[in-house]
Amino acid sequence: MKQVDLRSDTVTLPTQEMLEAIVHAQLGDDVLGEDPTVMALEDLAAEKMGKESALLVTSGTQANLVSLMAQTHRGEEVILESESHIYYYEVGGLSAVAGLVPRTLKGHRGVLDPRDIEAAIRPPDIHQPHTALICIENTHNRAGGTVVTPKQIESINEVAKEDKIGLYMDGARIFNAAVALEVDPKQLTRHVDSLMFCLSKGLSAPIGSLVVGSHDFVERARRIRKMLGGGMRQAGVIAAPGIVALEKMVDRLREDHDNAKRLADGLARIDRISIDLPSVQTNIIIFDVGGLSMTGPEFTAQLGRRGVKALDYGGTLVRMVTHRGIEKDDVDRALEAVKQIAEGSD
Ligand code: TLP
Repeated sequence: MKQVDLRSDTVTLPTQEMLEAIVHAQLGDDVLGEDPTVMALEDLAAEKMGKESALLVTSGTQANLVSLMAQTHRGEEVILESESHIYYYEVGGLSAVAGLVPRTLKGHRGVLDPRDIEAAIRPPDIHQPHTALICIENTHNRAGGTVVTPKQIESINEVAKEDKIGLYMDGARIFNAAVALEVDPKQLTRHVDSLMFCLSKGLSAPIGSLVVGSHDFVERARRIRKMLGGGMRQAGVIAAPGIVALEKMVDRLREDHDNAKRLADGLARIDRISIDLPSVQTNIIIFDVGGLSMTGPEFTAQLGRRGVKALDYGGTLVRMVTHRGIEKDDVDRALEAVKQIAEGSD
């Protein structure tokens, strides 16, 4: 029986076209600036995001770390949403490696209120750390794949710029946001100084993320990537499928969003499953199984025995993510499995 793997869009496998692109990629030593395929991907990424320059890095986590380090000094403070990926899921790298102090603010469906940011920015005071950077996440993972709109980003940037503070976007799933909002990604990047996005989530490439921004920022990021051991040699084997991802895989994200909607609507109809439907805006669905008197791990273990994989998201929360490997039938199978568990828990 086929497993329905809803743990993450990171489980997507490369397409045949991506694998063929790897075989035919022109390669060189990228640390020496000589891999034509990496350069082509970086140019394409910068162009799609409307920025001067881009840098291929190994992962989303490395992209965030390198980007933060390229825009801050040790001991400075960064403002982030309290459940942002950088704060929640990156092994504390912002403090352990970058030496930064996180200042977390609660957002509404993952979106920070500019007034809260304004109030959190440190005044010039000898006792206090300097606020160096504001980070937003689009889409916001733990809020359930919620989008931050161009208008919201603009308002946050207005506050940032009053105090000459940089605005950075963890845009791991920026294309999901752009597709859901029906805007060009450039609308989402216009008001940020820098960002990263991932190739290896819904876009299905096997490896890689891009750090994007001004020439100066990217050159600082390049040195830091090297320091962190992320300088790669014939990285064209990673870049080649990345180019296919950017050129061919963006529009189909709509299918993932449609499937997520179908899944969320179905879950909402199951007794004692609680779900905030307005937060299901892209391909991530978070729901609460507390009403079944079960914890997330108990629930996902039961689902697993029925051939459906989901992620325990802490406490009684469970996460499901739709992606290229998930069809309508798989959604229906997952819903059937959840129904059976809910009925069995009476
Ligand atoms: N997120 C993963 C897990 O870490 C939870 C997932 O399955 O969703 N920013 C955001 C918003 C992310 O969701 C992720 C990955 C990253 C950064 C880190 O990317 P990687 O996994 O490439 O280091």
